[in-house]
Amino acid sequence: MKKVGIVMGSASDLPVVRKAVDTLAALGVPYEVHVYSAHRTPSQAAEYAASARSRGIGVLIAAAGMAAHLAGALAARTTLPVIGIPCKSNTFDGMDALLSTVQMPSGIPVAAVAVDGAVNAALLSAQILAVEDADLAARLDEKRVKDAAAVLEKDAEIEAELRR
Ligand code: RP5
Repeated sequence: MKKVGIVMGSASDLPVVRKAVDTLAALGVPYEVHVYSAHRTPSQAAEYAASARSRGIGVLIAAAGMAAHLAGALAARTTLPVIGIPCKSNTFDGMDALLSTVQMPSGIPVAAVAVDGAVNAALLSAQILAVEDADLAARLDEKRVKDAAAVLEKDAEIEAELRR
């Protein structure tokens, strides 16, 4: 199976990224994780994206906060799908990173998830790989069924507790 390449702009993004890692691990999707900044280590970030396809990576996830150029900078160097996670920082509540990630000019697409939306970034990357992987698609279907059952269990609990 192809791998997911996860890049974060700073080690301080790891608490968000860990949710993506856990989600991929639970689905049995292989991944690798790196810290490369679009600003502080631009050459390493560019080289990683440029060589990703030849190293068996099928999708890239880029997590960054503030002036979050990482997803766009990776996307500029590859035609692999790139999913950006805008990370919340102390200023602007993540709106800065959201706009920096999502407002890509035509020609270099980035798929942006919600602010700190690492679980959905992982699920979307798995769904992309599942286009060519029926076993992974089945695992994603199973997860949907399990997640729905958990919601209905909560429904029953809350309905019973608050019934008059
Ligand atoms: C971004 O700046 C990183 O992705 C991080 O979210 C933010 C702050 O980085 P640190 O100052 O914590 O390294 O590049």
